[in-house]
Amino acid sequence: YIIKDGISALTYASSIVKRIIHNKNIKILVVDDSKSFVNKTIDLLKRYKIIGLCAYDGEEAYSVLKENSDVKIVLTDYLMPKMDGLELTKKIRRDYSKDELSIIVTSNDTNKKIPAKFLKYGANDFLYKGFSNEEFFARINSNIEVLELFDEIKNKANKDYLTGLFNRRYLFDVGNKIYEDCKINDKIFAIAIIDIDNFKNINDTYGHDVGDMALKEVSKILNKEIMSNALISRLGGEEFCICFYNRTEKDIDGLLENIRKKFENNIINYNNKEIKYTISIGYSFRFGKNIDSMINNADKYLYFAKNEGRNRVRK
Ligand code: GH3
Ligand code: MG
Ligand code: MG
Ligand code: MG
Repeated sequence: YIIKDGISALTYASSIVKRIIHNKNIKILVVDDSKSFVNKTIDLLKRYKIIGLCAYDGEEAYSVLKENSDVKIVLTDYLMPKMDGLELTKKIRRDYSKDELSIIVTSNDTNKKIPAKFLKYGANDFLYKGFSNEEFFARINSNIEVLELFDEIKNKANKDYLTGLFNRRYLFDVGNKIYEDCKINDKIFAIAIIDIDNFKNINDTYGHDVGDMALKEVSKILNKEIMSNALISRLGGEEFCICFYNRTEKDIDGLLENIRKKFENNIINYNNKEIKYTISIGYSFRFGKNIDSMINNADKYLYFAKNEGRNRVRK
């Protein structure tokens, strides 16, 4: 498949998405004051292995939604007691954007102004009651496709293509938020910079592909060793950054030393050759002006680690 422009790239992405929809546990919240409509719809969804949750007015729907963060679509009636579909749509859109949650409206009301009103308030789709099963699933599917497409695009924007780790952009965006939160709430926050030792030699000796393999190996080891409370990213080249939050200093000291050892003892087999490499780590706990200054600080310790002979951890 040749991707020539943005449009065909999106079409291509959507064709991939289509294939995965039916393997996922999609949750849809069905909101209607008619119990029989809710039951009928939930039975219909079951045929496609979609899990249907129910609510009988807008207020109930809103609280069900708050308790179920994995709901992807809200299918709501217009006229209901307590809170109608329009109010519900407005309320939902204050908390959830269209890339997180889709709203489909179903109504008997033939007033021509209603659908436009809903769409303006942030609904994604409008279905007149009495719809066919085929139309129902076509609409559900197209809404799921859009959500999956958003996920795909967000993933591409935030992740490094080679290693699958978060990229620099994501680090500065989300890492800064974690940093601020830790600083305000007096929680421990640390930045560690990991740099492969003599990486240029790997490229020069074995070729760029093996270099790439070594970079992917870093992602594998880091993901395996660091289970929680950390944001792991690739800063660029053969440099990686880890933000640790809400962990003890001792725990981080031990973990980083352990990671260094893992690389020291790791062997990559390639074309009957054994490739080994080590890493150096510089890290810091001291809060700076912002995350950038903390990275600079960790970088300073990385420089010490390199100067002292590489394959070591410095803070
Ligand atoms: P040091 O121990 O001082 O860190 O030495 P080094 O050789 O690791 O560092 P240097 O900065 O001299 O070389 C980094 C090399 O990383 C140079 C560059 O070609 C290579 N590189 C950067 N990005 C990639 C990549 O995506 N794939 C591969 N294979 N190599 C890359
Ligand atoms: Mg109703
Ligand atoms: Mg480097
Ligand atoms: Mg290096």
